[in-house]
Amino acid sequence: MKRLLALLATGASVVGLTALAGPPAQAATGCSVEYTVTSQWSGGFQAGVKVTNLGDPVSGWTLGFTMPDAGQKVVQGWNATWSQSGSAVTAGGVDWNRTLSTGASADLGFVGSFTGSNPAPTSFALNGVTCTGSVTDPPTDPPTDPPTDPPATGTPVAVNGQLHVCGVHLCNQYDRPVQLRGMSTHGIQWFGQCYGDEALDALADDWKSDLLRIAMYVQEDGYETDPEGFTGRVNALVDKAEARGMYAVIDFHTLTPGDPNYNLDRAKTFFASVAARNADKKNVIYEIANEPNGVSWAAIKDYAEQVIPVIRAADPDAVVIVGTRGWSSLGVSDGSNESEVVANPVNAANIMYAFHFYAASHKDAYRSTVSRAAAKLPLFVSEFGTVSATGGGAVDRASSTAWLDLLDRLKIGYANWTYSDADEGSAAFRPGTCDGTDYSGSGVLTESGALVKSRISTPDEFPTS
Ligand code: IDC
Repeated sequence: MKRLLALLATGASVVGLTALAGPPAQAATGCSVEYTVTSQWSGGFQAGVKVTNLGDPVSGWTLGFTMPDAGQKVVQGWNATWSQSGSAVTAGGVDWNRTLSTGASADLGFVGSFTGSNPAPTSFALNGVTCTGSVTDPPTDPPTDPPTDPPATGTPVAVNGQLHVCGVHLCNQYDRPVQLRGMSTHGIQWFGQCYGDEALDALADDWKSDLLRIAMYVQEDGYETDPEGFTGRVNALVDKAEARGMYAVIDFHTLTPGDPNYNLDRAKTFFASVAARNADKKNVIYEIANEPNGVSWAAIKDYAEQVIPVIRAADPDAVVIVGTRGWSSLGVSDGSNESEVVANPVNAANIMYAFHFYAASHKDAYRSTVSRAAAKLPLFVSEFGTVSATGGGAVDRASSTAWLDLLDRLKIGYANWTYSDADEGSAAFRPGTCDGTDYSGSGVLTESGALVKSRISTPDEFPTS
């Protein structure tokens, strides 16, 4: 039930052709715009704006449009520099979409607020030339437009391709939100034997995992002891994930000391190297600091704004996950909350914020933070455990289930700690499993492994149109 409305009845349905008929000395101009409200809630909404250049190639552009209602405001945008003056909104092209060849499009978007009604903007113009356009209806609740796509076939990476952040979600190559569900390694300095071919085959085929998070500790006998060796091990695991169609989250597993700036130089060296080496791959996501702790959000943000440009210089289009204060609790474990991030976000596009939880330790207060924050920040649960924050103790089935139901509802991706046979409650396999080659048989899973596998292995139903 997608209704398309012409935004502009006049203005020549094909503005580009009109302009093409102009004097030859003048550059041909024209554009079309699709404006889509992808979600809407009380007082807020998220919109996608796809602008297509119908004229001659441009090497810089500005898209202007008018908000029809005085209460409509752009709160935070992406894939462009956004500004608003009164009802006039301006979005300017950024490094990766500044050049638009004829027929090429840029996908932008923003989170907005409104007080009265929320009509679609009007008078879209690219470099001053009016665009034709269309607007799709805001979704209603319950959805009136259930997905009718046949189930996609192929591996997670084959179906979804290069990912990007769209509003508060992770989107696939069809610009549709996806939830990735998968597993984290334990420290690769200790549990390398758990990531051989048989183990990763089981993860992809049997667990149907969408991702492998590669936990590369920096201290505790990790990266700092052998930078080249660990960089090589991470790259080898990226390749193994790619060969099996899984995404690879490269986790710079800082933990103690908690200030990521302690490892700033190491992070720059490491990410410059892995980003250059893996730039052409579609399956790589970078996680720049596992769990900052005992450190302010300002210090974390400063670290992120130094490391992200190093990654972007080599691999401009990859998604980056930024750890948050209080062991990636969005500040909650330090007596704060998500508002410090909302008020002072990292100055970079295509990023998500990490949220970690351990189900037996982190319950309702943390869940309500995530429910609230998910409307404002792109979140990724790059690590969680079904047990206590020590990594051990009993599985808390009720809390784990409440968490995973919440993440499913919010379409927030996750990775479980750990795909290993460590002798602790969070490990998915029984001790000794990684000494053998059987990762699929009955009896290799722990209680945590069985619970998490039952959640991860259900069909993904990734949208493809
Ligand atoms: C734990 C491991 C444990 C190891 C310890 C110290 O499970 O075997 O001895 O680290 O390195 C985290 C961290 C993660 C922790 C995990 C459980 O990201 O490194 O792993 N945890 O304590 N944050 C919250 C919990």
